Amino acid sequence: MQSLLLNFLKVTESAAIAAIPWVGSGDENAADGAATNEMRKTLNKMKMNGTVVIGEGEIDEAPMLYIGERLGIGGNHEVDIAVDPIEGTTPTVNGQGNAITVIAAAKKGTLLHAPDMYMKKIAVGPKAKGKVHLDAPIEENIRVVAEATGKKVQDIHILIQDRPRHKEYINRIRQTGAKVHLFNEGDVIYSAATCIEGLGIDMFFGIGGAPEGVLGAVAVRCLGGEMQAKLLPRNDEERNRCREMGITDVDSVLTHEQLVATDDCAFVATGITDNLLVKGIETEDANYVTHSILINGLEKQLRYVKSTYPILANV
Ligand code: VTB
Repeated sequence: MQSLLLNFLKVTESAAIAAIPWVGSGDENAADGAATNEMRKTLNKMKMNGTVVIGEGEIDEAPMLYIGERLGIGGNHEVDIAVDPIEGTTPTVNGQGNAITVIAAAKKGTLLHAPDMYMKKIAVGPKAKGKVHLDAPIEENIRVVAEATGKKVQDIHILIQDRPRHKEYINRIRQTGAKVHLFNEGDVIYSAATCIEGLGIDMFFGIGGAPEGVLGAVAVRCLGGEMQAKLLPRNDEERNRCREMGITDVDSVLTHEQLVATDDCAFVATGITDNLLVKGIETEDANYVTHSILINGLEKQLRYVKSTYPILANV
């Protein structure tokens, strides 16, 4: 995966740039279409045998980057690819923060094929790895994270998406004395944030998209933390979708190993608009300046990359 990292970086940078004209436009389809089109074009130039496992949908519903789509010009690298050309389409077209372009990749056959539905998730950093359990009461998970990190419960900081479905969890977390940080969109970046020392985040918790769960799980694995998840099908049709995608025990907790079964994985994200980890795209003179993170699972190495692209070359 290491040798492909810089190529993936170019893919996310150019897809983020393609989204720029649509920031604040109100047009979600156009924004998504522009980033997806660009991402597919650049992925198809890479020397790899890639297969989309998390994408824009099924072949019949997504014209591009559909699950099962083959990518690349061939070669020795057989890779599973998870993409979100815009993670945060709504904030993009509303001109708000927390939008990124993201790719996660891993050795073929190692990423969970997650259907597009809700998923309950928990992520913690390296110190609390092996201590939490998604099915345990939130109060218990807070207690073990405090113990593992050597902090008081009042000093545990938890990220949770600002949605009515989380109201009860938010109340219970606050009753323990732990602190809640609400965010609007962007599970992927916020789950990865638990593993980055200095941000002061101890846990990510809540119900969000399953595709974003797998993307986040790659970042967390690359950074030495732990993530667990559980699919939340809302009807028989969604239950069948899980089974069709190879998930037999739909109601059980998916371990980190089931989400991502290898350290030979990579995660790359470029900011479209500002977020906790990287700035959005800036314009300096006649250039776009992009800010990205690159994470390598084998080295557990996080890199921040700033790149410059002449604006005229991209119009
Ligand atoms: C979640 C979260 C994503 O959208 O899927 C969320 O995982 C959707 O939740 O990061 P709602 O249906 O409540 O909006 C994101 O925040 C952005 O795609």
